[in-house]
Formats: sequence, structure tokens, C-alpha cells
Amino acid sequence: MEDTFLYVRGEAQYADDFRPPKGMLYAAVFASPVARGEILSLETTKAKNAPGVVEVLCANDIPGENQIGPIFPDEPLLAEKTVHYQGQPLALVIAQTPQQAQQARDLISAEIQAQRPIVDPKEAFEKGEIIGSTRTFEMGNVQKAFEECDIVVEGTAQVGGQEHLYLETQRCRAIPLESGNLLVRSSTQSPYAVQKAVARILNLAQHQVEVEVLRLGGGFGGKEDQATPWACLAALGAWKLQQPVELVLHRLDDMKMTGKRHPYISEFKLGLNKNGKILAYEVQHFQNAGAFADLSSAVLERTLFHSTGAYFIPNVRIFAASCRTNLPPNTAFRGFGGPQGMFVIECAIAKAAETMGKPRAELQAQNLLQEGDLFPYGQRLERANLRTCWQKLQTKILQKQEKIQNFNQTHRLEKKGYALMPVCFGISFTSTFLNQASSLVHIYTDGSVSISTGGVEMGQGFRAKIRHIASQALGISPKRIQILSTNTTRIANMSPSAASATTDLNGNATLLAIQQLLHTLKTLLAKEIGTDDPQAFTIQEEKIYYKGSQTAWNWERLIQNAYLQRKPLSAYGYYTTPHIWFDKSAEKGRPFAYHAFGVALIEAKVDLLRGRYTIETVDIVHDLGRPLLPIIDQGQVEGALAQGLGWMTVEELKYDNNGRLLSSNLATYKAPDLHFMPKELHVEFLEDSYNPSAPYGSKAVGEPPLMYGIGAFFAIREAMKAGASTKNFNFIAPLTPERVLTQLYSTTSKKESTPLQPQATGKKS
Ligand code: MTE
Ligand code: LUZ
Ligand code: MOS
Repeated sequence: MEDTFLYVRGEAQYADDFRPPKGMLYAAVFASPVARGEILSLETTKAKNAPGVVEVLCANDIPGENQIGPIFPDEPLLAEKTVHYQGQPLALVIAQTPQQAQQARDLISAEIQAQRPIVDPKEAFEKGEIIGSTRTFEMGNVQKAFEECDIVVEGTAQVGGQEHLYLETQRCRAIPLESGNLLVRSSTQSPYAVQKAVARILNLAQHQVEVEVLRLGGGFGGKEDQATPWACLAALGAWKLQQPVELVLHRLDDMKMTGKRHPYISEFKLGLNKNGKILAYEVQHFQNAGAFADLSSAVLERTLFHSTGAYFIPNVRIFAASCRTNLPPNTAFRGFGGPQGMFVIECAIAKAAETMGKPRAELQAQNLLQEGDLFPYGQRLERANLRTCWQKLQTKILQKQEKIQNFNQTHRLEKKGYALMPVCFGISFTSTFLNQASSLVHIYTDGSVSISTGGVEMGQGFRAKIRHIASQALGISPKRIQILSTNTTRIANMSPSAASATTDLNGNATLLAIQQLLHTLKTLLAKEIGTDDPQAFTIQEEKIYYKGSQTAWNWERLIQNAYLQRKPLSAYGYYTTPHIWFDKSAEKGRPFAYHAFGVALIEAKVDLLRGRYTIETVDIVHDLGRPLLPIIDQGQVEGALAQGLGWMTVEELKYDNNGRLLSSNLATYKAPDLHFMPKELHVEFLEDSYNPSAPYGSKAVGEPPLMYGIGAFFAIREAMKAGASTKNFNFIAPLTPERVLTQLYSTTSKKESTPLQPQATGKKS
């Protein structure tokens, strides 16, 4: 059955929807109440004696290695001697019911000698709290180029983090099997990461741990790595007690305990000639990584790759550091560091435009990437459609300018502004080794087909796309094809479902498996019909054609015959992305299979008295290659846009100086809703585009459109400029209504300071 039908009927099953196995127990996590300190003692006796409680587990109950870091081994599953963020897990309570577990959890107390936490990435940087090594991408000669520039602007940009807000919070159910083996039903984007971590924690071989994922109620990167700790905790309980254990995080716990998008502080310097051509760009990114490495260094890498955004800049120096603070470990979130890099170059261009008295769009258009341009990381741009997308919006841009001008002349208390946001996003995991995938295809004797891949369905339509690809390739109805759950016993060593590349990688692997099956079947047909030309057979709508004319054979007859003739009806396809590489010592290579492109035109209206704003219209032209299932892709574009708009405008994470999350529920953390979305939204897919790297000429779609949301920041800024005497607004996102209002009416200080976002000193490192 199509997932869509299950969703709308509420029949789709998630990790904890299966009938609870007999004797299932429920877990709750006790987490550190302080952000940084030394654990003096942990008092669990009261909890152990509470009603229904079966066990309380701490770090010393872990039989294997107390270690879950995916890139650097710096993160314990349960804290031992020190704590590094508020919400860091310390103990696990296991009880007969979820309520009993939660109540007992509140009876645990910890004596912790608190130390002053670090929440600011620049403070962490100055204290040498750096994860991995700092990175620098360079091209041309920035120093020399700046000397030749007519205009040089400098500034600081800050972006906030973002809560993933997947509808289904983190959860896992672990079930003991025979011989000490475990079945782990986790809501994870990375079943293999969970398998690896559970095996390490429990000192098991990886083949003793089976991870099963049917679908997620959203992941958005939040379950690329951070589903792992909760799966490990449930597995620890199940393994210790030899009973099934379920751990489901309450929304409040999820918001407090899990990492989010990385906030960044970045310092930029941009140089142009008087005609508006960008000649040089220098930027320093300070990433707020939180307490543990998690995926921060990989996220940082994508920031480096996308620091020049959608523009060609001949002389570049990009510096980036991942800074360790006492916030929950920040992690993957749609765009994966790319949006943070792109925001800064857009700020720099805005500042240059304001300094030169030119429209921002003019500078953008002039410097837009085109075919053959060289990126600072050594790759040349191929099949560039960015300028075509921009061209398609040209008429609308002119209309918008005129309409806005008229509106602003006739309205005193409301002003409008518009902005363009071009996006160029690299497709492939930047860690080259992750670009591999497998698919296992079975054909049963009744002609039905089942497919297992390493890809995870998280609402993005992955299963529908694989089914569509297989149906096209086999020439049979999609009704005959089932896409199975993702399971580590069927597909080994899978990469996370991430980087927008899940369909590209697993779809190509599926096509390779299907090629093998078709080869077998067509060879058989040639023998049966008596030709030596198997390639002349085609299958369409389950009928079999030879050199274009229909034969007496059909799909069912062919499969039955193949079975009786003892031909293999199963195949395994393995795909690796060709021609990609990256040399980290030189910081040069060809990391991406291709790039995704598009441009958004965003119009905003600001209420000058209240600071409130609305996103009036969004027009998008997006290059999807030849879309596989346009209706799904449209949903992806709209959903990503909503998340991007939210990140730039209303979604604000607030921490106090003690590293405590103040916006820890949906009353204090505002997410965009239906009413927030633009009154008019047009999404057009670029025609006549074809991408040879992905199935049937399609393109990855999951993340790139998120970055259109960045345009909202500048559209609102334009509207503010139209209505205020001061024009020196800052580059601090999210641009909440509060920030709009305070900036409109602050005459003296053009900068603001919050505990998490202190003013940069302007000092260059
Ligand atoms: N769409 C839905 N509905 N739910 C999600 O969790 N995750 C996004 C995007 N779209 C997500 C989504 C992210 S972060 C990524 S990387 C891609 O989907 C992953 O899926 P893909 O590789 O199949 O595009
Ligand atoms: N995850 C990852 C990602 O491990 N590497 C990547 O390059 C990436 N890009 C986007 C999202 N997740
Ligand atoms: Mo998406 S951030 O690659 O899970």
C-alpha cells in the first residue's frame, strides 16, 4: 500500500505502534540539571524503591564501552564523573508503566559541583575548546585582491539554532532475542549507526544486533545521529533485564535533551570593484557545537563548501572552527551547515549593496554562478541552471519592484520589501566514503516484487520514489511492488538516510539489482523464443515485446517460467557515486556528484508600529532535473521553505547564562504554522533539465529549498529600511518581531547583545 494512504487514514505504524510484546517495561531518563560540573554523588535508592520500578541503571552498568560519539569518541552514553550540558543523561529508570518510570525518575537526585558553563562559541574558541581541527579553504589571493577593491565592507553575522520538531519524538523499543541477541526498533535515520553503537555499548558483535526501521514521523537530521543514545539506552535495559524495554521521550525532554541546528557567529569582509563585481571574500565561522562532537565537524565542512553561496568569487579565504560549549551537542539539521554559510555571504552582499546604494538583487545577479565557474574547493560547476532560474523570475521581479514602490508610497505604517535568494547546494555526502548504497530485490513466483534498501522513510516520500523507479525499470505496475522496512539483516553497513541523497543512492542501487534480473529474464526469453538478441526484448505494462511487437508472453508467465527453469529471481545491487573525491590536506577535490539550483523571490510586509510582519508571496523556480514524482517534490519544496522561513524569522532558542533552555516547549518556542506561510506560493520546476547522476534524470530535493527561507530575512530588512530613518540594521537571525521593533526604534545602539549572542570583538584570529 502507498504510504500516503496509510498516513491519511492514520494506519501508518511507527516504532512504538506495534502491539507491545509480553512483559514489556518502560524507561525514563534522568538528566543533568546543571550544564557543567563534577558529579559528586547520584542518589537512586528512592527511585529503586518506588512503585513499579524494576531497575535503575547508571554508567557502571554498561558492559561494553560507554561511548557513542560517531566521529570522535568523546561522548559517554551515561555521564560518569562530569556533566557537560543541561539534559545530559545520567541514569535510566525502568518500570512497569511509562508513568511509574517518569515518577521514579523525579525521585533521583544528583549532587553536582557546578562550574560556570560556556555558551558562547567565541569564548570557547579563545579558550582553545575546539573540536577536531580548524579548517581553511583558499582560492586566489585575498590579500592582494582586497587592495585592488574599490569597496570593502566588513561585519558580523549571527544565526541561531533550530529545534527539529519532528512530530514523533525520539523513541526506541528493544527486544531480547535468543543467544543474547537483540532486536532494536528505533526511530532512526541511521539504522547502521544504531547497530554499531548498541554493539559497542553492550560488547556484542554487530551481527548480534538487528535494527529494524519501518518509518519515522519526521527526522530532519535530528535522527541522523541523535536517535542513537535513546536506542542504546533501551537496548541496555532490555539486555540487562532480558525483557523488552521501550523508551519514548516526552516532548519537553526531547526539546531539552537533544541537540539542534548549530548557531554560528561569523565575521565577514567583502571586496568589490565599483561596477559591483565581487573580487574578494574573507570569512571566519565560529560554530557553536555544544558539548560533544556529534556530527559537528561534518556540518562545519558543509559550511566551508557553501560559504560562497550561489556566487562566483575569484579570491576567497574561509576559516571555520567548531567550538565546544555547554549546550546539548548540536547536530544535523536539513542543510547541514550549508544554510549557515550561505546566510553570511548574503549578509555581506546586503551590506555592500547598502554601502554602494545599489539594489541587493543587482549585485546578486551580477555575481551569480555560471557554467565552468570554479568553487574554492576545486570543483568546477557543471550543468549550471542557476541563471536560467533567475531569468525565469525576471518579469515577476520587475512587477514586484513596481508594486512595492507604489505600496510604500501610499502606506505610512506598513512597508513592504522583497528579496531574492539563489541557492546552489552540493549533492553527495561530503565524506566520500558514505556515498554507497545497497538494494535487495526479490521477485516471487506470482510476479510480486519486494525491495529492501538502506534508505529510511521519514515522510520525504522515499518509498514512493523507489517504488516508482522499480516499476519503471521492470515495466510492471507499482501495485506489484512492495518497499520493505529498513533492516540491518537485509542490508549491511548502510549510510544514514541524509544529505538529500537517499533516493539517488538507493535508487541507483535498485536499478543495478533490476538490471541483473532483467538480464536473466531477457536471456531466458531469447532462448524460449529462439533468438540470439536478448536486448531486443522490452517489458511494458507487464506485456513483453520483441523489437517493438507484442509477444505471447507476459510478466507472470515469464516469472513462472524462470522459476521452473531454475533462474535466480533475487538480486543485490551495490552502488557507489562515481568520480567524487576530496583531498583534505589540500582542501581541494570534486566532493559533489552535482549541484541543485533554484531561486526564490520573497515579499514581506512589516507593521512598523508592532514590528510584526507577514510573508506575502514566495515565487520559486527550482531545478529538479526531470522530477520523479512532482507532487512529492512540491511537498518537499514547500516543507523545506517553511522550515527555512521559521529558522530565519520566528524560531528562537533562548538559553540563560547557566546553559538552561528557556524556550523548551511549544508555548515559548514559536514554529511557523499555516497562517505564517505566504499568502501566495508558486513553485515552478525548471523544464528541460536532466541530471545524469540520479535515477531517470531526477535531482535530490530534500534540503536545498530550505535555504530559500534566508530570503525572508532580507525581504523584512528591506521593508524595515523603507520605514525607518536609521538604516544600519544588524545581521542577527532569527529576525523576530521583537528584533524588528527594537531595531526600528533604537536610535543609538544598532547592535544588541543577548547571553548567547554577545557582540563579537571584531578581533580577527
Ligand atoms: N521530509 C519529511 N517529510 N520528513 C523529514 O524528516 N528530512 C529532510 C528531507 N525532507 C525530512 C524531509 C532531510 S534533513 C533530508 S536530508 C532529506 O529529506 C532526507 O531524505 P532524502 O535523502 O530522501 O531526500
Ligand atoms: N550528513 C553527512 C549530511 O554525514 N554528511 C553530509 O555531507 C551531509 N549533508 C547533508 C546532510 N547530512
Ligand atoms: Mo538531513 S540534515 O541530511 O538528515
